[in-house]
Amino acid sequence: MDECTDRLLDVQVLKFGTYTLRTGLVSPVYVDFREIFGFPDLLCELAELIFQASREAQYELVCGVPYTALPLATCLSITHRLPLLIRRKEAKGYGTKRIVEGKFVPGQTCLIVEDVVTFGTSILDTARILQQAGLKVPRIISAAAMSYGQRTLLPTTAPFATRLLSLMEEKRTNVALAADVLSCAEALALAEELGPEICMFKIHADALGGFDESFHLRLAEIAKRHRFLLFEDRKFADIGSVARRQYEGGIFRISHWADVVTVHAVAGPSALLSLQEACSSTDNGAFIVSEMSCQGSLAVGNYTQAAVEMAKVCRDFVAGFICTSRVTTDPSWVLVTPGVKLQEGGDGQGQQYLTPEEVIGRRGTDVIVVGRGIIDADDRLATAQAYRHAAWQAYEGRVAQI
Ligand code: 5IU
Repeated sequence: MDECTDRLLDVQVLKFGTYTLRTGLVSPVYVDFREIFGFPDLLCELAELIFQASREAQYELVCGVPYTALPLATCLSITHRLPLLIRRKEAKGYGTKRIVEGKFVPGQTCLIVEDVVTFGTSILDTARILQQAGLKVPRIISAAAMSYGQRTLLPTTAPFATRLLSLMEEKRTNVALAADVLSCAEALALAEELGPEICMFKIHADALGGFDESFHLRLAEIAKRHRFLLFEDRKFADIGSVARRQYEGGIFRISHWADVVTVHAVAGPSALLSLQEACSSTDNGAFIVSEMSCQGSLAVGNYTQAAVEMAKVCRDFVAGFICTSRVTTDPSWVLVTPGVKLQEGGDGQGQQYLTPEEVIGRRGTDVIVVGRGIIDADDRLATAQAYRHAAWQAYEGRVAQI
């Protein structure tokens, strides 16, 4: 693999520098996959690495996403005698009008090969189309994709998003714990026990009995020791001046200890701007609530899109979004999803659960927020580890394999 990377650098398929991508983002890495067509041996080598990386997924067909991934998929198809499918960009306007070309029967399993993935939009579209045609898609393999670590290098990534993404990459966890317990003492015990497994510890300070300054000092000490970030799910929704007082003052003095908070979009950008002014460190940030996990939520459609747009007025402070789907394809934002359990279902009070595999792997968000799935378990540590494993596997399945 390292040799292959060296050769990709030699022949300028892989380049380091400053590149402005089609999306307008500036990237320190650029993959010009078309360059590889002049080096058939390298193309075959890369196809073989993809084959090795995808071995444990059982598939009968291989599908290339046009155009540049097609030679890769073809190579795999010929070498390993796997029938090839092509997903057209547009259905033909004449003839059979098939969007998936090739020979297959519904129920067969297909591997999708893509050359470069920035955020996975077109590859996920391909997966959806193959699934609509009755095929199973266990795994997506790409020759290059953006990891959490790489996203920290984008100049548009906010300081808090950079902290969170690097921590997730280093600690290898994309699980945030929703510590919805009754008292501060219980919250501290949870932080001590599960801290090594998580990237963020989310609380509702106003729902914890016995809140005082000593609590947040002790929590901050545990957070530092076990390396996780403190998340107050306050959902600010008032006019700027009031939101600011709720952030800085009162009993909770949130701005003094929370690394990140949630803000509703309903009041417009003024709350965000006021919170940013009151922020105790430029490394702290906020997530905008752009969708909610509960049944009947009004944060859908145009509201969701407007919430995402709003973030742009406060790029240094907004780290990303609370959402249940990929509300933006811009990799500088971090997408955080609550309403996650190992089994899908509900809580009888409006909460709707999706699995880690569904949200991270298929929908393409970044962090799972898990509360009762872990807290109500008999063995909280083993359960937290199971969520961590499932969410990390789903992430690794989404980013570069080779
Ligand atoms: N939470 C949601 N859904 C949302 C938002 C926040 O569940 O849309 I915004 C919070 C509420 C709770 C946690 O603190 O995430 C989920 O807890 P459970 O995993 O116990 O359902």
